[in-house]
Amino acid sequence: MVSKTDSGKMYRNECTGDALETVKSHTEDQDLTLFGSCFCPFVQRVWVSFEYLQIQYKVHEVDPYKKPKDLLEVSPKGLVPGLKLNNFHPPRALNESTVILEYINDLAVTSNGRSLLPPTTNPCNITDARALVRLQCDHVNRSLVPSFYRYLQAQDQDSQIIGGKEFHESIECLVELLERTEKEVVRIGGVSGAGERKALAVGLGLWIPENEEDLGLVDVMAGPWLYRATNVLKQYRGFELPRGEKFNRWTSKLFNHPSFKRTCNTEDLYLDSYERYAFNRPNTSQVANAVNSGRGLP
Ligand SMILES: N[C@@H](CCC(=O)N[C@@H](CS)C(=O)NCC(=O)O)C(=O)O
Repeated sequence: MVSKTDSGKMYRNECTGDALETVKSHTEDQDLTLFGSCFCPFVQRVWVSFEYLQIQYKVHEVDPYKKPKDLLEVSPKGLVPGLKLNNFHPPRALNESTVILEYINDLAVTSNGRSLLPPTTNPCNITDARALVRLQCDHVNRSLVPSFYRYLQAQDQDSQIIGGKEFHESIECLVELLERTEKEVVRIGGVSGAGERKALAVGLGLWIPENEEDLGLVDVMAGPWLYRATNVLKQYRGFELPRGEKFNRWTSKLFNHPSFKRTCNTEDLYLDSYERYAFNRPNTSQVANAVNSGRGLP
């Protein structure tokens, strides 16, 4: 049943379920502190990556709408995620989910060899694999993420229909980019053996059938919104993700991946936290304000 009445629920401030267990096991001081909020998909991008890349971190849950001083010190607009680099004196900081992602990926490559990206060199001299992944991620940021919020914030029936169509088209366009990458990088002429295909698939993420457990950058970039589509958009807009066999296999591998699951809260937390977007309450967030005024997301 689609929820049609605003019950006035507020966003939550503390993780639940698997995510709560992960918070509890990351309370000790480390070189890196992740400033996060339980409901935030931009934070989840970074959090999943920390888990997957096996980098030590501490989690510090903050309320980004109250803008505590310690958050403003690491993130000038008071947005989560923020990352504090405690091993500098005085400590340094980074903000912006995509920037933090690149930073911790570089750190992993040099410290333990793990990565969310294809290597800079690979067995068949494919030089554009990394660029194709970045093209996918660019689409996620420029189209998938804004269309998720436009759809969720749309209030009248006509704009909800348009919003649903746009979000759906954006997913289809992402699928086209995933297919293109698979075709150009993995299914190339002369490559037939499973071992060779597997080597070429490194860093391309779970879309590629060979990659059962290897997350890629696009998985962590898009996953949090696709996941919220299955609970928040379903509850408030009656939305269903596309049903193709390959698409289902991808999202199921992604949502059940241990690194992803460890950052997921119970469903009630998402439904409560996003009710304010679904009814487009005034001053819900900087993201919501940007969507309402037609500006780019913060
Ligand atoms: N471009 C930022 C966006 C982060 C963002 O908007 N985070 C939200 C929570 S999901 C936030 O901190 N909102 C606080 C506010 O609106 O004041 C990123 O990618 O890190």
